[in-house]
Amino acid sequence: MTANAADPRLAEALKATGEAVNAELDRLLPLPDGPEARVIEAMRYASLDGGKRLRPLLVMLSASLFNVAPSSALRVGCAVEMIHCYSLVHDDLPCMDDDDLRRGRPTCHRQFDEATALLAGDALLTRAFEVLAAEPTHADPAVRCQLVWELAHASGGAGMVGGQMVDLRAAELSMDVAAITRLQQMKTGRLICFSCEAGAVLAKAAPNLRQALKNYAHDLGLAFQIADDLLDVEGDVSQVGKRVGKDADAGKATFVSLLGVERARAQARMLADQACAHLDPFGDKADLLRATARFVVERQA
Ligand code: GRG
Repeated sequence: MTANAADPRLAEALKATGEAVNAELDRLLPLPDGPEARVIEAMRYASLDGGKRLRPLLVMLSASLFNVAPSSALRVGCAVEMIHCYSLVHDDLPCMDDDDLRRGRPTCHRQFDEATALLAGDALLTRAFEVLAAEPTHADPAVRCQLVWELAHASGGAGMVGGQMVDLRAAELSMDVAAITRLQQMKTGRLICFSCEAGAVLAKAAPNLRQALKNYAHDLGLAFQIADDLLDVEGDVSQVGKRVGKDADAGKATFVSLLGVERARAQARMLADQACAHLDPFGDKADLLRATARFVVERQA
């Protein structure tokens, strides 16, 4: 899998975030002695050493706009990454997408077994909230409570899980661009939005600045999904690290099937430009978030 950014400062930030997230997840998921160790091994397998770490990067970058302590931002970044990893583990299960390859390696249920993968996903989900609620995340319990509420809302029935339900029912519903936009905002957009707003929540930032990040996240999330649809059509399995051509095989309507490759690509680039424009209130301080928007649409993995 490759997650190389053309911008050298962003490439450095992606590398640094990846290393910091690995080290922190290693600390947050210690192996116990008892027979329950197997589920922790599966949680570590599903979350360590893989992926672009886009969501933690967004948390770190939004937090840096407000000079939030990097140690706080890293815990929030790891919490959202744990939710993301749980969703990938469950999405790969035979009852959902039934996939064998994820992040260039056997999926969690292939490496362990179905029951262990299910439990590992469950435990990553609950560990994420345990981390957010603990004191090292922020000195103010009201901020920790708000982070817990926001992440629960983003990942539950009104967010990621709800989006996954709509996705599973997509074949029986007639999906136009508006319906797919709503589905994707729920399934992937809400976690991306949480990640972008997290810095403002940690900093108790002014509402207009939080809104600017929310607007950025809205366009970034859609651009991300269109790029994901394009990779499913044009990507190479050795680079993408997961099966490609899945949407066409499943007969699923996507942005690419509805708009065509060229219009979809133009739309993704337009959304990335629009996302960058929302960052005007932050001036140069938001340059890495702007570079992230460009990276999201040009990525090969
Ligand atoms: C099963 C509760 C439940 C939810 C599943 C997010 C999701 C919902 C499923 C993931 C399946 C999928 C391929 C969605 C498309 C967008 C997406 C989330 C792609 C993977 O995210 P990346 O590209 O992955 O950030 P890495 O591996 O880099 O972290």
